[in-house]
Amino acid sequence: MISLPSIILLCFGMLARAATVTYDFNITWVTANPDGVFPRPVMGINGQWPIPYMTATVGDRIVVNVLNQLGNASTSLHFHGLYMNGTNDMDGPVGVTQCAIPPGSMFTYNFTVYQPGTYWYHSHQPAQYPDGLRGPLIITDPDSPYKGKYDEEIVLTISDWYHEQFADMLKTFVSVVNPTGAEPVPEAALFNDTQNLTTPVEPGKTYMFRIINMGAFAGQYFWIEDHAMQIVEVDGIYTEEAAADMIYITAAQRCSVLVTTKNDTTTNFAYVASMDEDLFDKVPESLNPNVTGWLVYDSTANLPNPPSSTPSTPSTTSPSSPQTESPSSQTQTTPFPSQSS
Ligand SMILES: *[C@@H]1O[C@H](CO)[C@@H](O)[C@H](O)[C@H]1NC(C)=O
Ligand SMILES: *[C@@H]1O[C@H](CO)[C@@H](O)[C@H](O)[C@H]1NC(C)=O
Ligand SMILES: *[C@@H]1O[C@H](CO)[C@@H](O)[C@H](O)[C@H]1NC(C)=O
Ligand SMILES: *[C@@H]1O[C@H](CO)[C@@H](O)[C@H](O)[C@H]1NC(C)=O
Ligand SMILES: *[C@@H]1O[C@H](CO)[C@@H](O)[C@H](O)[C@H]1NC(C)=O
Ligand SMILES: *[C@@H]1O[C@H](CO)[C@@H](O)[C@H](O)[C@H]1NC(C)=O
Ligand SMILES: *[C@@H]1O[C@H](CO)[C@@H](O)[C@H](O)[C@H]1NC(C)=O
Ligand SMILES: *[C@@H]1O[C@H](CO)[C@@H](O)[C@H](O)[C@H]1NC(C)=O
Ligand SMILES: [Cu+2]
Repeated sequence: MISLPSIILLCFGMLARAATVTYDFNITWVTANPDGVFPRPVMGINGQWPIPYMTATVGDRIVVNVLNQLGNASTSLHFHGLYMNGTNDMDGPVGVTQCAIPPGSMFTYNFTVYQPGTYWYHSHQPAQYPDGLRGPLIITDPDSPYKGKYDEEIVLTISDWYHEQFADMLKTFVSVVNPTGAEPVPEAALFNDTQNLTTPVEPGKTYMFRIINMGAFAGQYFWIEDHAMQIVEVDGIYTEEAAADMIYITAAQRCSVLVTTKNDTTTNFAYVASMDEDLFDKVPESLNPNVTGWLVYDSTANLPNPPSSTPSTPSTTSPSSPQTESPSSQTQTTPFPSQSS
């Protein structure tokens, strides 16, 4: 039987490792132009947009002091993917576990993180986060089974982007004039809340990309030209390594992949996310579903356009493909079928 003093020692041992990570978030409107078409108001934090990344180590307590200075909107924050076991009142959905935080008010979120992995946080006031109040939440794990298998971590967010504010779009989306419930169609896709992102990499290194789809609706195909990916985590759950040339990542999903860079440093390589247009009722002529970024081996070399074909055979991007790759039908060990096989 375990003695009382040893339980106390055990507790102290855990306490010694656990820290409290405190964030002071002043939420206000700021102006941003992520797709380069025109600037618009977005919901920022501490005058910044994209909003800050949250990070903590598993076992830490997170305290977020939220001050709503939007002036004309209530808000809340939800920490997507965390079970909030024992702290249900910290979960964030307005009208479910808390009242909205009215303009001018403060609310403190206070919870312990028990789950390692890739998460995100976002407003949980209805139809609000696509206006920008969404960002990564990374829970690092000193005991990760993939520890030592990669040199660096790189967070990469993918999202759809809309020119109109969601409060305005909601009026036609949830309305008698839209009996089929057709969702708004995005105007653009973004990487890291921008486009044409350049990511410096070093040769012969292994990177873990923590990929987060923090979009509103659009599922996204993601691939890196001529670089294989090894999936190691899906939605905060470690997987067995699974090879993929392309992944399909739905809104709110996360996927971590290991990518080993080439030894040759003369060429840069595009990486692409492409919105799944089968999800859109009407695809406007002008829509470019793709967003491109580059693994930059040599900053003086050019940034080649991605080829016009995907790395997989056309059949893998057939309309049925998102269904067969949907989270519900995936096993944890092979979250996405390898597109190369
Ligand atoms: C919050 O941000 C707004 C806009 O930048 C600023 O006017 C206000 O002073 C800030 N409040 C606090 C408490 O930092
Ligand atoms: C990214 O590059 C494309 C192609 O050159 C361009 O059309 C687009 O405006 C760029 N996006 C931004 C945000 O600058
Ligand atoms: C709230 O304020 C923002 C920033 O000024 C503005 O763009 C937006 O239209 C306003 N929203 C409502 C619902 O009035
Ligand atoms: C929630 O917490 C309780 C009490 O600590 C524990 O027994 C249970 O396994 C936890 N559930 C999950 C899903 O972590
Ligand atoms: C967070 O919750 C813990 C446990 O209930 C409590 O001890 C601590 O004082 C709280 N921190 C804040 C800033 O409210
Ligand atoms: C995305 O932005 C974050 C924060 O600035 C940065 O750490 C990360 O490297 C960027 N990701 C890529 C793929 O460039
Ligand atoms: C890169 O170089 C290392 C060390 O020489 C070697 O082990 C590795 O196989 C090379 N990688 C590729 C893709 O050629
Ligand atoms: C988007 O990417 C796909 C796959 O590479 C390509 O076939 C398509 O032409 C691209 N669309 C645009 C508008 O560039
Ligand atoms: Cu969520």
